[in-house]
Amino acid sequence: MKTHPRFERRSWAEPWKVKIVEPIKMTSRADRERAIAEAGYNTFLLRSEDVYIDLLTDSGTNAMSDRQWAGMMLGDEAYAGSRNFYNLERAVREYYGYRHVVPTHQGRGAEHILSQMLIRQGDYVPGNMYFTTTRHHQELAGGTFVDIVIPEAHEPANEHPFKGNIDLGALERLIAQVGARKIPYICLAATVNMAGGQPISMANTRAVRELALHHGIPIFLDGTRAVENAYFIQQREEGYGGKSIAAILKEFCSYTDGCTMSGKKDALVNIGGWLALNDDKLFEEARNLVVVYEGLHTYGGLAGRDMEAMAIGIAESVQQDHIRARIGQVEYLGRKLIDWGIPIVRPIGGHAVYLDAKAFYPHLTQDQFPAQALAAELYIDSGVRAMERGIVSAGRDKATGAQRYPKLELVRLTIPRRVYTQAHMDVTAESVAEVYDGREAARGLTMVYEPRYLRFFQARFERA
Ligand code: PLI
Repeated sequence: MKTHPRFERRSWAEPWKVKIVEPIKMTSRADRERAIAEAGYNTFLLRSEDVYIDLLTDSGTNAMSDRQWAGMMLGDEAYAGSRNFYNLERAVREYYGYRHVVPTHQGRGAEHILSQMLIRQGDYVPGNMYFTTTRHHQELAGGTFVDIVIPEAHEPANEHPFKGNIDLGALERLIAQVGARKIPYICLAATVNMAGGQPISMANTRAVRELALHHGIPIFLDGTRAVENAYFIQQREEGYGGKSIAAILKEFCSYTDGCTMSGKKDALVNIGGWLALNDDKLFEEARNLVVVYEGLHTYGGLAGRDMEAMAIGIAESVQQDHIRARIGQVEYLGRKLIDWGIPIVRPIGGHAVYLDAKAFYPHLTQDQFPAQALAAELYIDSGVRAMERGIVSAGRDKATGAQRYPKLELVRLTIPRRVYTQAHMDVTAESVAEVYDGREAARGLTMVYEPRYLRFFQARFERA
């Protein structure tokens, strides 16, 4: 087939059309100034009706397909043994390859159960960069998280194709230092959210597996965005270009002993998660624990209809045209910002574009919360809601209570799946550019209320 000489390549489009719409409202700048001040300059505390384009998170903000909605009508709301549970179990087994599945209300429910089962006081849990809720559950169970991601992950401009990789030397040093018995498991995230949605390669995962097996340490995957990770492996890693996303995902999971999962991301639902395990005894224990915190082991805090939607969403998530369009949209936004010289985390990640707040506001110190301030400025400019992923999210050291100072001080523009159009991405990019142009006048913030746990969700600030 001949293409027109004007086109270097053929464009692609989303593999769906819109069947139902939800109106969104543009507010005035004065409205937004008032709203963000009332919200204590924390985008988590805004009312969503005051938001124009909501890029706070990709968690539970997905648009479900007509098939998923049809599945909701097939909800079997029996207390025990719901048909939908068995459909979910079948989907997890088929696409992720694990033997046992315990549903949970969302990802942190699974993290809680896994941490309580495996971590003892004084243990160390190595992982490829922390995630907020994951680390918190590890600490609550008495563990200490140890970051063993490669150093490139902490450098926003570094173009390493697999910035989520584990530093094998750092892992070996930790094992030598504390002993394998003090390491209940390795926590392996795919992709790495706090590094910018960066993937881990198959080769690295395989190498981590070999090392872990040698020391008898299990690996648990944070599978929240493992499908997106599989896409990057397909696109970037030698030998995987011709393989399907489903085949790559299955191989990837085969190097791990189980996973915690927030179905609210890859699996295209608004609520739901699971804990998957291969070990029979551990599964027995998880089945027992889930009844204490979430619900019976065949619903884990979910309605039957939620499990059905998730089972269908899993199958949809590994479709090539879906994942290409999903990550393609993130790429579209990121490319635009790069072309305009705006500092973002490179390479562009899977679920979000991350603005480098340190590079935006070099005149602000980290104690002036540059990323928190930048997210507020963006909201004031256009009603686009983003999220801080810097010093506020990092919180305090568990032992000393001292403020942590992460190298990355970022604002995340997170793209919900199948929700916004290219035009929404254009408006977002233009607003970021506007805020970038006014960067020299930006002022920092002071924290006036600091919650005890996961402070970024509810902290309040004032303009300095
Ligand atoms: O929000 P949950 O409890 O369903 O999932 C927790 C969770 C675990 N791991 C990872 C990598 C996440 O990104 C995650 C939740 N992320 C949120 C809410 C986000 O906005 O990124």
